[in-house]
Amino acid sequence: MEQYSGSQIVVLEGLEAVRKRPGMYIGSTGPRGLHHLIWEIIDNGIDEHLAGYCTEISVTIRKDGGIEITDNGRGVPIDIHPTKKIPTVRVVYTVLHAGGKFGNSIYKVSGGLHGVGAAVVNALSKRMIVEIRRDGKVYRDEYIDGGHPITELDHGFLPVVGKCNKSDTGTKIIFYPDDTIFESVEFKADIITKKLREIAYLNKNLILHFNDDIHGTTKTFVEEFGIKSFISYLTREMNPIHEEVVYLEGKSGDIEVEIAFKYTDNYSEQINSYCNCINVVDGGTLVTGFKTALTRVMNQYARELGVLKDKDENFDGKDIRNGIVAIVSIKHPDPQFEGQTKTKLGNTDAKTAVEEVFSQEAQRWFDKNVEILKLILDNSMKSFNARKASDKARTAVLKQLNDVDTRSKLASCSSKKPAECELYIVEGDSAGGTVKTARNRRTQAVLPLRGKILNVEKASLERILTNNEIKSMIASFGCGIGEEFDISKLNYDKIIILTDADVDGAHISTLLLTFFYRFMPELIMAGKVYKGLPPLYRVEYETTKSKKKTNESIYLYNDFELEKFRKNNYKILNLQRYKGLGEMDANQLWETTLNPETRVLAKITINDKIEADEVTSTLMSSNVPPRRTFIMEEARYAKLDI
Ligand code: 0RA
Repeated sequence: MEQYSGSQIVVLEGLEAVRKRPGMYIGSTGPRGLHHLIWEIIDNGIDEHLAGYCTEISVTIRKDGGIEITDNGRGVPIDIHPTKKIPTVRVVYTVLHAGGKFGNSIYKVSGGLHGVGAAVVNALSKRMIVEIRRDGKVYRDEYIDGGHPITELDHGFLPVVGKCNKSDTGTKIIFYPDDTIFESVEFKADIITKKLREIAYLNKNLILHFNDDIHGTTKTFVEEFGIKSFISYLTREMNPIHEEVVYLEGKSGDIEVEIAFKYTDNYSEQINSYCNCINVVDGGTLVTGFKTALTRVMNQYARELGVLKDKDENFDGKDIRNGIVAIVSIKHPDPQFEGQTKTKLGNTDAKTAVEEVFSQEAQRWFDKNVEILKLILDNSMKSFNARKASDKARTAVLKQLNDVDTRSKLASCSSKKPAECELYIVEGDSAGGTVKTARNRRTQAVLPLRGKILNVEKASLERILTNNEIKSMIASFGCGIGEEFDISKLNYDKIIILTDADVDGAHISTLLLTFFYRFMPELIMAGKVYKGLPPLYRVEYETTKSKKKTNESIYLYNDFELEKFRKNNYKILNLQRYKGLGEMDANQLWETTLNPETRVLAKITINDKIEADEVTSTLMSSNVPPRRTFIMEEARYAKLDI
């Protein structure tokens, strides 16, 4: 215990607070929180890269269950800290909020979900080792049980444990998360891979290695063209209207701005924004700046090139963004993240910086690429015309919404209290008929859908709004569509999609989810959308109860459950495999998909906006192969969020 100075004891109390309330520091003690530990350590390496000293970072899942992260930066300073009087490295890894922000890096990664500091990782680890290479020497410090140093200092300094080349500098961290704190301490290669790919796109030329020693795999990520390649990746399955990605970069004061975008034939826009490598999910000032500048510059060009005549009104920003897939990435010395989830950027100078860089660099870029400019303006003109047409259509549609005709297919429930009402959207008239018979008429309404619904990703708004299936849904929900959408008017507490457990059924629910995601995302955000999970099998079997043989039945939801059931060695009297909802009688439907006590529902949520956008637009586009991928994977998304 001698090695603890007075201040060290205070420090350990800080780490103890982290162990008592881990959720407050890393969000959760589930897989998300566990992987957060890795991001936290990597962030320090990225800071060192942004400061211009680190070119490579490696992440290894070790065979012993630990995580090893190395960088080839300058190495964490090992000198004696001026106020704490212990080696600086020990301050970095044991004092809360000291990590990352103690150095010369001007773009500290802070304030968002990351940035709680490397000491938090130590606090939540049963063991952590730090190895530093500087000045031809290797230093090592080790901590156990949530940050207690066990390395004896040598006259106050960290002991030297080896020699290295003078030019060989860097930091290696190995940590073992505390299994008494985390639900599981198993790291997932796919989560790490996805993150490293994103980091590579956001940090041009930074080399990232990933080694999974448990499975014996290695991968390297490095992107010479940064977010330009990110756009190519995001649009890889879409139909672009031009080949080359528009890429603009520049600096305004201390703020670095990078913008990349490409237009596709999708009827939607996707803008992803990053500040200091943190995905700013709700956008904010940097996105506003981008939109404002894009609208201004494009309208200007449209006039210059005569696409818009003097008498014409300007394109709306929406017309200009239709089909765009964009990334706006900035590096800001002092980011302010706002909102309840801290996922919106608040700095007003970020808006100005993005506008400034965009205006200047876009002119330069488009002057050299007039053909692409013309294609984009042509696309805006088409969107403009489509919008005009659909405005008319929308007015007409909204007028008709209460018409008997549009609502005739809806079998409403008698209760008018939305909080207790549910709407089942059912594939096919025949299953719809059975659901109508089986349901609780007081609280459960049924809307049968005939055949496949329109693929909204591919259709113009005008066609969408005149599609009968879609009109019936808008009318039944009662809350309008698009900008006029008002969730407080929703007639139901739950919207439940019920389709057959086959490929067609999966496709239909995908189309429905796409429609909701694009036109009523609030519905999904508010957790109102569910997918009914009908069983795949019904088994009648013989069992012995109080020495008497009795016949019982059970529903099984997938092949895995059937396998498991077979292991019981019951005598199976009858095994029915349902090909669709149509094969169930009213009683069976009630038990499996309608009765709130016994049914299985999966709530649809959106976790990761990029992934959701990608899933909807890449997989709904007219390219056939990816669409099939989605159909097969859709069940996974229904359960695990989209
Ligand atoms: C501040 C100053 C110096 C290095 C670092 C921070 C640093 C921190 C971490 C954390 C993980 N890897 C890191 N690499 C470097 C060095 C100052 C100097 O050499 O003068």
